[in-house]
Amino acid sequence: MAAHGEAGLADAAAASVLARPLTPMRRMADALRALAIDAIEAANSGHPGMPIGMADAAAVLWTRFLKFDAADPRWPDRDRFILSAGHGSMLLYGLLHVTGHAGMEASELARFRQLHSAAAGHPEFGAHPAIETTTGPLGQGIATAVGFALAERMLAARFGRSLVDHRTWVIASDGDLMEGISHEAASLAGHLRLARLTVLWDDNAISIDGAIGLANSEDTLKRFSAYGWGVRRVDGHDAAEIAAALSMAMRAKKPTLIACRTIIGLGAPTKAGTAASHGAPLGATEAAAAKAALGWTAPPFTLPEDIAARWREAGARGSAPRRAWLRRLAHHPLRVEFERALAGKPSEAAHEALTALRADLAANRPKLATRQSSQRVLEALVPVVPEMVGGSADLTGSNLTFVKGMGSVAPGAYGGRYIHYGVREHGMAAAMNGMALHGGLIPYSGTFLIFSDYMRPAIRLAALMRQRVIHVLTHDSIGLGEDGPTHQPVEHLASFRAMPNVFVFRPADAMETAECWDLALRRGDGPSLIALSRQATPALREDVGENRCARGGYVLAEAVGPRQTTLIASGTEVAIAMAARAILADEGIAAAVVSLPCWELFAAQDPAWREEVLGGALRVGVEAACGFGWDRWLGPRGVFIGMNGFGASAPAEELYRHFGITPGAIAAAVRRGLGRNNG
Ligand SMILES: Cc1ncc(C[n+]2csc(CCOP(=O)(O)OP(=O)(O)O)c2C)c(N)n1
Ligand SMILES: [Mg+2]
Repeated sequence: MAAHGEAGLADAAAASVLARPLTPMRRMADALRALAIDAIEAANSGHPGMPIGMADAAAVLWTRFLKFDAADPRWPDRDRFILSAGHGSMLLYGLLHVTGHAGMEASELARFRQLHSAAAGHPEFGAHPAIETTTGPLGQGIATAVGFALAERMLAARFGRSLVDHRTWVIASDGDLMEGISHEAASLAGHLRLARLTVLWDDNAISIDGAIGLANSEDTLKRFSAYGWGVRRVDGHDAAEIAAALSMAMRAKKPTLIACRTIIGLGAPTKAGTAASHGAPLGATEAAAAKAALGWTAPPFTLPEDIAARWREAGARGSAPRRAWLRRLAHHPLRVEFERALAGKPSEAAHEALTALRADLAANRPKLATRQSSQRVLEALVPVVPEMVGGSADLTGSNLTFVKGMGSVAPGAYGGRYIHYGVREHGMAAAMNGMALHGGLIPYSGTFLIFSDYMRPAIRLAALMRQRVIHVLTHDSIGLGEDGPTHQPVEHLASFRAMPNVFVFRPADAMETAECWDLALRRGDGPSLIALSRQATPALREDVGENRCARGGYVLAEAVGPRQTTLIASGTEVAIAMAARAILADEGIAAAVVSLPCWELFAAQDPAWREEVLGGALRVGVEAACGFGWDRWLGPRGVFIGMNGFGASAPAEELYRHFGITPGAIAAAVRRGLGRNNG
C-alpha cells in the first residue's frame, strides 16, 4: 500500500481499497465503521479514525479467531481481547453490540460518552462484563495483556489444558508501541515466549501531531523481532491476508506482532489518512460522505438484516465450546480448587498460617527490618495460598520476596510461582494488573519504594479498576542510608495516599507487618502498597488477638495519667516515638503513642473513635518523609517531625540525627509545644 500521511498518495490508496468488492466480511466491517460514526456524531465527541481503520482486522479476528460466547462474557476459558488503543473505544463497543452482548444495545451506543453509559469515553473495566481492562493511557493495554497471557500459561500449568486453554489478542496503535512501557512489556513477553499473545498493530502511520515520521523512524518489526517475537506485515484492509497472519500466529511458538497497514478514517473524503480523523467527530457532511463512499445506506445505529445475522452468528460461535468446557469442569477433579482460585478467596489455611505466625512473633518479639518480617509472612502464606504469584524487578535479595520452593517462571516453563521481571518496574506493575484481571492469581511484586514512581500509571489503573495487586516496596525512607537521596523516598507516601482507592501500609514491626499483609491479601477490591524498612526495628507488640491494623491506626501505648501529648507515627518511626515517650515520662510528661499504619483504613473509621485515638492533647506527627497531608491528623496546632526535602548519603542512624528525627528531637518539640523549656 502507498505511503501514509501524504494527502495525494493516501487518497489514491483509499480509493483503491474502497473500490474492492463489497464482500460480506467487508460489509460486516463497514457495520462497525458506521456504528462508530453514528455514536461519535451523536456524542459530538470521540475518536472515529481508529475504529474505521481497524474495522476489517477486527471483523476477521472476531468472526474467525477470537474464542468467546456473547451469552457469557465472563466464561473463564474465553480468549481475552484487549483494545490497547483505548481511544478507539467505539470499535470495541461496536463489536460487543453486533455480536449480541446484553448491555450494549443500540440505545447504549447512542449514549456513547454519556454519564453511566457502558460505552464510556475509553473502555472502563466494570462498565460492561466483556470489557477486560481499562485502557486509554497508551501502552498500558499491551503491557496488561502480557499479564493476561502469562496468567493463562501459569494456570494451564496448574489446572491443565482441559480447563485453561485460551489466547490473548491485542489491538495496539502507533502510540501504544511508542510508549516506553511497550518496550518493557514486549521484551518480557518475548523472553518468556508467550506464544498465545498476538498483537495487531494499527500501522496507520498517523498520530495526533501528524505523520508518525515526525517523531519516529525505527523499524518496529525488527524491534519486535529482536525481542523474540514473530512478526508479519499485512494489508489491514485485506481480510484474506489478515486471516492468514492470524492463522500463522495461532501456530507460532513465540508472541506475534502483525503490522496491519491501514488508512485511518478510511472513506472520509477529506480526513481519511490524516490526523484530522483521529480524535474529533467527522461532522455531519463528512460522516454522510464517508458512509456513501463505503456504500453504507442503513439508517443510523442499524444493520441490514443479512449483516446483522452474520454478526449474531459470530457472537454465538463459542456457545458449543463453552458448553463442552462446562461439562469438563463439572467432572474435573480440580473443580473446587479451580473455582476457589477464580473466586479470589484465599483458603482458611492462610488465616491459620498467619495466626500461628503472629503467636510466634508475640512470643519471641524479634527485632527485624520490616522487609524481613514480610519475608517471614510470605514464608507462612505462599505455601498455603497457591494463587499467590511473586516477583521482583531484579531486587529479590533486597525485597525478600522469594520463598523457597516457589520455583521460577522460565521461558516455556510456567509451573513456577516466582517471576523475575527484570529491571522493568512499569511492565511488572502492568503485567500484574493483567494477572489480577485474568483471575485465578494474586500477584505481588517487589522493588524499592522509590521506584514506585516507575510503576505509578499501572498502579493508578489498578486503583481505578479495583484490582488486588500487592506491591512490596522496601527501603522505605532515609533509613536505607548510604545509597543516598536518589534512593530515599520522601514524597512517595504522600503521593500514593493522594491516589484514590490505594491502601498504603507502613507497618511498625513484625506483628504489624503480618497484620498489614493479612489485610492486603483479604482486600479483594484494590491495590495495596506495603512500605517496608531496610533497617531493623524492635518489636512493639505482644498482643495477638485482634488485627489492630485493620482500623488503620490505634493507641499502641496509652499515656500514664491524663494525656499531655499524642505522638503519632508510622513504620520505623513508631519505635522512635516510643523512645520519646520514655524520655517524656522521665520528665513527668504523659505521652501516648499512636501507630498509624494505614491512613485509608483509619480515615474510614467513625470520626468520634478517630478523635478518641488522636486525642485532644498536643499532637506530634513523626514520619521520615515529607509532611504533606499530615495536617489532616495533626490539625492546625499540631507539630510535624520528618523530612523537609531530599535526604542524603550517610549511615542511617547519622541521617536520622542529621534530619532531627530522634527521640530527643521529638521530646524537645513536645516541650516547646507545651511551653515547657525545662529538661
Ligand atoms: C500515555 C498517553 N499519552 C498521550 C495520550 C493522548 N493520545 C491519545 S491517542 C494519541 C496518539 C494517537 O496516535 P495513535 O496511537 O497512532 O492512534 P491513531 O491516531 O492512529 O488512532 C495520544 C498522544 C494518551 N492517551 N496516553
Ligand atoms: Mg496511528
